[in-house]
Amino acid sequence: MSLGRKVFFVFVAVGLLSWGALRNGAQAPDKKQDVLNRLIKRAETAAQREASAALHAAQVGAPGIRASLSAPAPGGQPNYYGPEPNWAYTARIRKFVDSLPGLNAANNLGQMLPVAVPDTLTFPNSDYYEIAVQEYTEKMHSDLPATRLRGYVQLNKGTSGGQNTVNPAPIHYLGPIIVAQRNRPVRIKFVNMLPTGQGGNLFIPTDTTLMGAGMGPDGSAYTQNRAAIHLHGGLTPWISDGTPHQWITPADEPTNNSRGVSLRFVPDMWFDAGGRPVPAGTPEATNDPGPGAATYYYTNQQSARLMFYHDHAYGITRLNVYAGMAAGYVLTDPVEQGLISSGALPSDQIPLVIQDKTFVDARTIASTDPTWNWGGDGQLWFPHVYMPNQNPNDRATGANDFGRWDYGPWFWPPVTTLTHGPTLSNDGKIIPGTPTPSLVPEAFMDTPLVNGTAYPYLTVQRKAYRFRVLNACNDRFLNLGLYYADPAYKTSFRVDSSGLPGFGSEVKMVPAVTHLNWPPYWPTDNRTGGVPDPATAGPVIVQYGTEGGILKNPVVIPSTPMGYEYNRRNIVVLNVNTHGLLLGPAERADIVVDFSSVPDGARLILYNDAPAPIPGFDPRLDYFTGDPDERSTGGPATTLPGYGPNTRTILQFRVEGAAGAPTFNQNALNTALPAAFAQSQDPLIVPSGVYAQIQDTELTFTPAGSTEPVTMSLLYKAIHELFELDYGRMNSVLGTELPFTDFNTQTTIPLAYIDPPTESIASGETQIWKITHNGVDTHAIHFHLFNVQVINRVGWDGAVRPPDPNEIGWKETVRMNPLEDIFVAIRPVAPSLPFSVPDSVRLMDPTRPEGAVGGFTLVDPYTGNPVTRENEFLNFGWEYVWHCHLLGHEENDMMRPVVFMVAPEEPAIQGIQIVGSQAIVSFKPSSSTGGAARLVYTVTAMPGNIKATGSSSPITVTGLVPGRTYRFMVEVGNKAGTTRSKVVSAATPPTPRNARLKRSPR
Ligand SMILES: [Cu+2]
Repeated sequence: MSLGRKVFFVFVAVGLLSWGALRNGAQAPDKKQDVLNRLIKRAETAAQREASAALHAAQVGAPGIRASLSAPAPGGQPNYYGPEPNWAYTARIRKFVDSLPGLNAANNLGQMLPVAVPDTLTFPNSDYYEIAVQEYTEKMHSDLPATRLRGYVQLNKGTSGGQNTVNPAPIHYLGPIIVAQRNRPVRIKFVNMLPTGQGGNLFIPTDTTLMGAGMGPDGSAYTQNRAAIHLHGGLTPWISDGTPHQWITPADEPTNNSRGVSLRFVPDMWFDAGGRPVPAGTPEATNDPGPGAATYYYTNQQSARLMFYHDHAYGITRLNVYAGMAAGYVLTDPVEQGLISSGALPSDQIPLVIQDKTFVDARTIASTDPTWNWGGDGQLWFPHVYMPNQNPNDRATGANDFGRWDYGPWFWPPVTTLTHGPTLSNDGKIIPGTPTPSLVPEAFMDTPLVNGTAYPYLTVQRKAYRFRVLNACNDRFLNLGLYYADPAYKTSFRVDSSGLPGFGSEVKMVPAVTHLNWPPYWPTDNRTGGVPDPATAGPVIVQYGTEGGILKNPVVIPSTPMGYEYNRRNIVVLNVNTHGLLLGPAERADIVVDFSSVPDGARLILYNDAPAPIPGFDPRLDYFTGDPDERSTGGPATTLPGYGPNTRTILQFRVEGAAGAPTFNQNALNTALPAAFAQSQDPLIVPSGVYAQIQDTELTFTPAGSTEPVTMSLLYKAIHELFELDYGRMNSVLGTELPFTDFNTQTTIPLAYIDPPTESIASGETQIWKITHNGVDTHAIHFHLFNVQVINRVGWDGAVRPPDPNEIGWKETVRMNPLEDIFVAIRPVAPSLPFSVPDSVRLMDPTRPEGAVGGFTLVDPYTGNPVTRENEFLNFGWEYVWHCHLLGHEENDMMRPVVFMVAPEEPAIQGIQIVGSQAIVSFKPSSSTGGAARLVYTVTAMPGNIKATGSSSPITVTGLVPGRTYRFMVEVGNKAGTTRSKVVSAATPPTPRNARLKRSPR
């Protein structure tokens, strides 16, 4: 046992208080105890689950035989301990029978990614789109019926030849993709055309106990057809950011809550009474595009990158996005185009948007998920029963063989103050008091889609391609690599060119044991199902960009199975330590794959073996060919070759054609990319190789372009995993870490989204955040508005881990791992705008009336002292958020506001009235205080430097000398900076002769 380990166990001896106590104003909890409990508990429940399953089988017979007295029925009370898993499995569907939908190119099912066509006439120097959200159905696989979806569609005609004549494409899953040019704004009128009334309810389970999805401040319900567009990765003024309180309902929805409290309209887009855009100055025009509509202004002032736009409506984001409300947004710039025209990057560009879904199988749903009360065969399935890992009814094991998540009241130490605690089932068992349907912490599905098609294939020529990869799964991580398909697996439903059974659906797996010729990073842990044969590894992935734009240097990523830390002396034991192209939800990778050396006719599989969750791996969520039959613990039956469900085999490449295309020139990219980075990307804040250590309270470094070192204090943030106080479900939150944390005061302060903001930053300011991770899950943390530089990670044992090579650049979604702190540097800068933007002033909790108490964290986030809180209006400046992009986490409070402070706008002088020796200076007051309580304006008259101050227009300057010309200037400042008006001159009148005589007795 190492010293670090000993220290760790000393920590564990310290007592622990729950978040409940914390919320009541007591001391903060002992995080190490909590984490260790969870690590142990997860490990135990996996083993205990097996034992419990065996016992269960002996007691009640084979799975599927109902032991309960009351048979669950659709919409009814589920059995929380089996025999039903309350889970669903997609029917056996064939893999790689449908082609990949392309940009404006339909596959055999008619699916495609339509590219929106801009109207370039209506708003000068802008691309204008009218985008609606609608319900529709689309067939996503040959073996599935059409699936009901929600998605975006362009409504307006695009411009061609100086006229708006191009009809928009019909609605398609993941469409329409918007292609934007750097520094050319995109303007959007968004129209919510979802069904209304009862028909407007979501067609997947919707937990209305969740904040934002239930009751509004007047006691009436928020509807389930609310929608907001967030441009993920956008450098967007907050009024257009599409954050949780900026949703709209359809125009004719009967509701008291038709607009989120933070909905604002773009100030220079004008509409007539019919919602049609009209020029500025049109009589009776307003910025309001009408009921059921919103407007957005996207600056596109950042460098080239793949972004996407998706729903962000409060309380239903995870469901709306799962139902299809997401689409690509490709921003390009001259630097990227230069890389292509010079040949450093291939010109062919193919998006690969990867998601996981489960489709209802009508033949099995009643037996595996009898309380399912939503769509029928081929429709989207979503988990809705909170299956606890614990079973206090089972005195022999205490464990639930069908469990999936820990439950607060049955954990140690227990959450004892729940609003809705454990209750009794009608057959007398103690069961969780969780609602029906219930949110669950994560929704891991069984069927991968690429560009909307399940298990597609893509025919490629023997040359290099650019792929724009986006992990758009709700919660699932992906670890991607390429392998030649195993010719041993022939499938009867596919024939090759010679008329024989085809091959190409499977990766050749071999036992994961030590092998002389294997790469050193190849797993030898004897894992179930083996590992891909390294001899079948396909072309390497060359990554040149992330969600933050191009990387500083290209990174070669060979196919690499997931590897885990097995050193039991390492505090992050069982975390992921080696991987291929690892992408958390919302992470992107711009990559090159060169097929020029792949033989004609070869089949390659895009393979994923990321665990779910990561790193805590529940084998029931890992679907692969020949996987064990896990029905006795609520898991799937064995997956057959050639068929789903299978989360490992994502996409099949069919390589064909003549050789002879020039090989991808890696050296050219190696040379060109650093220059392109310097040209188009903001310089990194902290030089490479400067790392922070676990005990550091500040970081010293020499910024780019400077020779003087600077020392910056670290700002302490935290990730904490605990339990809700209402229903006792696991939830992860963000928070702060007390600066005086030591062995005796171990204090992560977990904060809810409704708690007052703790993150604020001025435009142009640099901050370094130390985010302490007090939990067991890897989270993908997303920052609105700004990108971050990953400085390094560090284990709680002090082991420094530099950023991955493909993290050296800018990121806006970052993996944060258990028992590892991460240091990130940020320097957000406000975009330049053609209009002024007010602050966000709103109630802390818009779902309750002003003055409401309860629900807030009653601890000062900087001192740990008890505080009282009530629902009040706060100034959030330019309001953004940072949050986990595992949508189940985000939705249950893993989100915090960010107050972005912008220097006041120019207080332009509008008039100067001279009265005797006084000047009354009127000016345009700033619409934003930048988070300051009140702005103070200063008027200066020169010469003489005569000053006057005030908080509003006009301000009177006194003591001017008659007969002089003065230059007047107004200035106003806040934390983000000082802004001065243009100088305006005005003359005081000459003093009348007699007055002068009176004053001049000589
Ligand atoms: Cu998370």
